Order: sequence, then C-alpha cells, then structure tokens
Amino acid sequence: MDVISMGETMILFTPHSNGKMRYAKDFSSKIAGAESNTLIALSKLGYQTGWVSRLGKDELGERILSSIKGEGIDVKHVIFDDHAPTGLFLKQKTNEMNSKVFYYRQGSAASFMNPHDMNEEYISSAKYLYVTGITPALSDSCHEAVFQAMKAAKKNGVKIVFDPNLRKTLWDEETARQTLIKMATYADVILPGVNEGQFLFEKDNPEDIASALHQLGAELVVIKLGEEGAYYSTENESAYVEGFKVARVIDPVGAGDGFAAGILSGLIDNSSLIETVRRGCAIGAMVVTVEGDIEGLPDKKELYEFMNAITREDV
Ligand code: KDG
Repeated sequence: MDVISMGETMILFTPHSNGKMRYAKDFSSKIAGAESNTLIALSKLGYQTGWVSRLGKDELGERILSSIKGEGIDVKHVIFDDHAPTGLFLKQKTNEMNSKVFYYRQGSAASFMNPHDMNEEYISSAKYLYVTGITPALSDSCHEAVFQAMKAAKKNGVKIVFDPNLRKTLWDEETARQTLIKMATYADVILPGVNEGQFLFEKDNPEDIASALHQLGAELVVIKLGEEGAYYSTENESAYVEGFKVARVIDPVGAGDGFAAGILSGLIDNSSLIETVRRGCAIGAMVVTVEGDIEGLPDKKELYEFMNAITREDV
C-alpha cells in the first residue's frame, strides 16, 4: 500500500442556478471529501491507496462507498454505521466569485470514527499516512482517532503527510490552532496554505512559516501560494516553484487535495523536490479548470502532457 488516509466523505449538492439557495429547485450531486479526493487523485495516477472511514447505512453511504471503491481504493476498513446518517453539504454560489458552504454533518456516521477504527497493522502496511485538520474537528472521538492513527504510523516508520485544511466553521479558533499545531509535531511533511500559516503563527512570509513548522519537527514543508505556485523547504534546500497558469478558474475547491496527491506521488517515486512540487502545482491547476473536487484529476500520462505543454509554452 502506498498511502492510507482517514476522514469524512459526504454528498455535495450544488444548485443549478446562482443566488440564494432558498430559491433553488434543481441540484446536482457529487461525492466530496478532502482525504478521499487525495486518494482518488493518487489512484488515478496508479498508486495503491486505502481509505478508513464510517458511512451511514443509507443510500448516500452506498453511493459514496461504490464510487470510492470504483476509483480503485481499498475500502476494507470502512464501517457502515446503523445509527447515524451519511453527512452531506450544499454549496451556494451567490455569484461567480462568491460561494458559501452549508454543512449537514453534525452527528454524521463519520463523526463516530474512533481510535478502535484505526487498525495498526493496516496503517503499518502503508508507506505514507495522509491526514488533514478536518478530521479532528468532527468530534472528540475523531480527534482521538486521528492522533491514534498518527501514533501507529510513527511507531511503524510510516511517514506522515499533513494538510492543515483549516475549516473555521467546524470549530472554535483556539481549539483549531492548538490541535493543528499538535498535529504538526507528528508530521514529517506539512502542506499549508499561506492563510493557514497566518492563522497558526501570525506570519505571512512563506519562509517564516516554513521555519516555524521545521521547528515543530517537519522534514519537508511545502507552502501553497495559489496560482503563483509553491515554496518548499528542507534542512538542505529550499526554493520557490512557479505555478501553472490556467485560462479560467471554474471551481477552486479541491485544488489543495490534488496538490497533496502530486506531492505524495513525487515522494513515493523518490523524485527530486522540484519535480515533486511541480506535480503538486500541476494537479492543483488541472482541478480548478473543472467543476467538482475530483472531475479534473489526471492520470499520469495526462499529468505529464499538461506539465510538458505548459513548460513548452513558457519557453
Ligand atoms: O477540499 C475539498 C473539501 O473541503 C470538500 O470536498 C469538503 O471535505 C470537505 C470538508 O470537510 O470541507
């Protein structure tokens, strides 16, 4: 197994028309969850991945399981919960530039994930454990579960890759800050955005954010700079990597999850750090050109074609 991750996946309903959702009559639905988005991206690139979660024993849960399984992800450690529903959320687009998310996930099946769901033998079978800061925000038992998973990874030499994925609507700011910093102390690789660096350390400069995260123990920090690209740093090297400009951003959600997959793929392949970060930037850029979190994800051939095409045009 290359990468195992744990987290909640929900059904996302999007109205067909812009404006206040109280007026919306027609919706389309997709599956969405930060961790499963990254696993799906990795699976499309040809890596072996596994997802640990809970779903309601309901129609939406069945849909999520079959979609994720259909993407080639191992779902042996997904539990169907009889007592709680599958979570869902809706995305209101007031206009092209302005969207707002409404969660219906409190008390969802995934919020009942707990440390017993984190099978140590399973986690130890992976090269990387991928975690995000969404999971500990879901409930106390999810908080314990994510730390249990990281402890199991550490004990068994599985590298931990962590995306803070700050969701301010899910918890209070002080708890979020303390928990994300504590998670960072377990992580080998950390992938924040500048806004998250600002939230955690009140620093705006990528180099200062990276240095604060290195002090917590991270070997590699990669800071996302949107369409500008990214900044990475280790003990021995650091650089800014240029992003891939796209003609039109259709839907920015999911870019960070694609970025994480690019980084993980470079690390698994032992690629150079520049190549690794370029893959992250390229997948992030490809995701934003399509509506939905996973619909723009490439396979490896498409990824290389995109990276080479953009490089040729730039020259
Ligand atoms: O990164 C995309 C996710 O944020 C989205 O799909 C929903 O997982 C989600 C969340 O918890 O916000």
